[in-house]
Amino acid sequence: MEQSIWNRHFETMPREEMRQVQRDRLRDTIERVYFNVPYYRSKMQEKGLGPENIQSLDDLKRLPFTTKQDLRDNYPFGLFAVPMSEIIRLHASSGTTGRPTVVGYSRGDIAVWSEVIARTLTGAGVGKKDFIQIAYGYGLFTGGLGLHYGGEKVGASVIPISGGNTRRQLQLMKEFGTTVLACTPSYASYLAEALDESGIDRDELKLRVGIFGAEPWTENMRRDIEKKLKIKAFDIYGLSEIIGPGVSFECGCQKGLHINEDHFIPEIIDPDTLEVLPEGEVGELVFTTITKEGLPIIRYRTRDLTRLHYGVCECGRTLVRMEKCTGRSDDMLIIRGVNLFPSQIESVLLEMDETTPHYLLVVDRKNNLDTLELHVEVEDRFYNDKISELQNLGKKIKNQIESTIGLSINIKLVEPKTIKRSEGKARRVIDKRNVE
Ligand code: DLL
Repeated sequence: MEQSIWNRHFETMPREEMRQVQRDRLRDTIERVYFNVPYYRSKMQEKGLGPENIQSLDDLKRLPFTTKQDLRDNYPFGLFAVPMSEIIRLHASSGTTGRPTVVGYSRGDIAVWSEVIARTLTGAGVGKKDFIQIAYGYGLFTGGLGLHYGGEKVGASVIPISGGNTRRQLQLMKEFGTTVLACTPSYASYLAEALDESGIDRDELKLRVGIFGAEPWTENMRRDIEKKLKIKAFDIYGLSEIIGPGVSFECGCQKGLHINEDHFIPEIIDPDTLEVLPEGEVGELVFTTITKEGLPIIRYRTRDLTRLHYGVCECGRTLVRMEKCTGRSDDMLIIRGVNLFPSQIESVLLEMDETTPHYLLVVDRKNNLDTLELHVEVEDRFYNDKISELQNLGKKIKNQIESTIGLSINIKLVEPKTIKRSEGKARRVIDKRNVE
């Protein structure tokens, strides 16, 4: 399949050559963090390691891991590897508890970031002729500005609208002739619904591509958005600690997300034993940045679960692919001892005609027993006043979900449009067990 590739040299580099690039850049990074970041130096010393011990890619596994807690402990700038005079941008992730994590970029880091987003957009077939409406939040969140610079780099016309203001999004989409929408999948789903009610006909829009990420979404969700918006939807992945969006991206083949591994080396570990797992096994994704200057990060534990495939893709890219992430280890709920990912619920709801993907999962504990309640919106045309019909529908949903997740669940059907829509990352679980 002939596809455009932004940086043919690195994106199609033979494996052996890529390993050499990675090895050289890794050595250089280790040297920099050892001499410039006291935290890394003491962590390495604790393990009896100096830069001279990290010579090959195999030595990577000797290095200590870094976690979000380490970033918090060194708040705000303790892990930066260059003087603040070299930092030209700061971002932060809010997190739900505790201090935010702060990330800093040098001028070189911003250039790398634009490069990896340029690859991401080119992978989705986006270029100079496109109008890209960036509806990720601008601000401390990396989504908006991250996409922005890459959009300009490929020469597209960038519309920096940020998240929210849904009516205006649709109006500009029509008036400016937006061809590419970049936002979270949950916001795309909300925009699709709002379009339906706006009086704007889909055919008045020129939209053709979606660049969606920042949260887990299922294949069923992809199909649903593609059908409603009549676009091709691409998954993009990233996290602020590594760079923001641009860590990995789908090409036209959509058989996994290519990791920009000349900048970020991935590993998959067993989250319990912390051992590196062989290719193809599912585990926790870990990244080491090898070109970052402001905040280089060694073996960062993402908590995201996936697996890697090193085979060459039909698009010609040799960049390793990670499977779509449908859950994080800390999103996983343990209900009466059974593991549950919210994405399993999303998938079932999208397979049923009567329900919408808008739901809220409420977990509680009563008499020492975990309880699970699902608030789910019924499609308009199925919502009526006949209690018996709604009861039957409730039972049907209950059966479908219980047979998928293997847990009993209470279903609460709610009126269409009553569950709060998300303009950024959706919040779909309320776990009352954690509240004292
Ligand atoms: O969400 C960066 C980003 C912005 C990615 C825009 C893509 C598009 P954080 O706020 O630091 O950064 O959140 C990172 O979000 O560890 C994953 O758990 C989750 N995540 C990001 N992309 C995906 C995706 C941005 N495509 C955390 N699929 C990560 C599943 C994703 N989860």
